Amino acid sequence: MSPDLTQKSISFNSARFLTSASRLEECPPDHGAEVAFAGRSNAGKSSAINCITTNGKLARTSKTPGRTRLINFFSLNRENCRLVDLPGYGYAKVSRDMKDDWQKHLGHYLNDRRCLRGLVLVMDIRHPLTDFDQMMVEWCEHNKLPLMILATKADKLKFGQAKTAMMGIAKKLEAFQCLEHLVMFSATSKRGVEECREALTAWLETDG
Ligand SMILES: Nc1nc2c(ncn2[C@@H]2O[C@H](COP(=O)(O)OP(=O)(O)OP(=O)(O)O)[C@@H](O)[C@H]2O)c(=O)[nH]1
Ligand SMILES: [Mg+2]
Repeated sequence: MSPDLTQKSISFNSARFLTSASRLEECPPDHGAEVAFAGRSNAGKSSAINCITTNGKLARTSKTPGRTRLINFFSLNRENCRLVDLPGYGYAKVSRDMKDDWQKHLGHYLNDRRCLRGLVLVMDIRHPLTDFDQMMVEWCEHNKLPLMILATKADKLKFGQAKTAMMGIAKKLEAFQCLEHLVMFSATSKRGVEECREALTAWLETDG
């Protein structure tokens, strides 16, 4: 019997840039399974994706907040499985109109995308749970979308401080059923990467 290629296990280093979209109509066909990375601007979303895929050049990272302005799609070695880098929110230095525009497109994507299997909310461990983060958590809860939080840049804190920060986040979110994984993460030290990959694999391999 020939192997069923659509069932081969997901390998994150197979990730390739697929396309960018500035609005919902430009997204790839809404089939298969997608996991999206959201979080405030400069939190470390693109760096997390690069770390997970062991491809430093995949998603563009920058010291300048607000770099990722489009929804970027990355394909994986399993048919119709994708990772999605969403534009960061909360960047103060762009015009009001542009901000509204982003949030509208982000909202459309989150509300309408049927193949979305889970959301990875990336937050700087030193500045967790901003108002917008909180809103995203509530949105996941309301829509019964599985949530993983990456508390990233953990390398910037001593381990004890990072642990305390994690406990603070867990306590604040204890009532939320959507929260399936809370991971101490660092793209620099690679902490939490394997745990994150395992969770992503489980989500992406779930039938819709
Ligand atoms: N020390 C440290 N720096 C990090 C880590 N992750 C990201 N950074 C740095 O944080 C800055 C922002 O990272 P990005 O990955 O571009 O952030 P982003 O969330 O994609 O930002 P936008 O695209 O603007 O929304 C860059 O200078 C990264 O090098 C980390 O785990 N540790
Ligand atoms: Mg980015």
